[in-house]
Amino acid sequence: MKIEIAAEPQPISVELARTALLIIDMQRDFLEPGGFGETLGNDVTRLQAAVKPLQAVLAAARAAGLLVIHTREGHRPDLSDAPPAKVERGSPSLRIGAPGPMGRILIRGEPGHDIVPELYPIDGEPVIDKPGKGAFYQTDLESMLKNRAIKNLLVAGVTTEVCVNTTVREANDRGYRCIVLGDCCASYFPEFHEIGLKMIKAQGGIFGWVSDSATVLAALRGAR
Ligand code: TIU
Repeated sequence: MKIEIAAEPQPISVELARTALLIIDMQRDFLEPGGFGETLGNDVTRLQAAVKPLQAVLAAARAAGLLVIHTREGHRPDLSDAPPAKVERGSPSLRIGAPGPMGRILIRGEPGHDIVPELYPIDGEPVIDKPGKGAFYQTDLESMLKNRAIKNLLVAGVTTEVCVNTTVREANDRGYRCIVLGDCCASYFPEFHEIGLKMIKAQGGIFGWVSDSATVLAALRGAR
């Protein structure tokens, strides 16, 4: 079944069976105090804005039988997959791998690395562990999408200008249509959130489309 989603720069029609919801890095390390995001000097409460709208979209996507894929940014406990340029940069309060209140910062298997309880994956929803900003880099996301003949991605998560934008650009180069749900994304910098969405939809949708949770919920409701 096809649904039409109102979006900028123009509406887009997608086949539901060829569409997945891709949720980027909704991890405690980015959204909760004491994690990676806070060690970088950020106000992590800003990211909370995306949780409720995304919860509603996640429930509707599950009800509609859409493939839901979650990603998590993080590294192996021995840091062998963490580029020194990433680990050593800046002057964070705690570096990647250092022990923090939610376990070692940005390390797989630690409490802080896991997805926030409100958006926790259920059985059957793949979780992609990625070492970089983009969800395609050094992961099996592309083969997963190909095996399910997915062509369109509803993209949500954090942060808008970092991992969401990087993933959308990677997806765009690989031929996927990305529809970014603006209110289901968030940034530590409100101005980067706004501009990050504008960069996607400018120039006739140079990287993709931008829509929002209410629009997608209405479109999915119409499909039932
Ligand atoms: N710092 C920041 O804005 N983001 C990241 O480091 N990773 C993601 O966006 N997931």
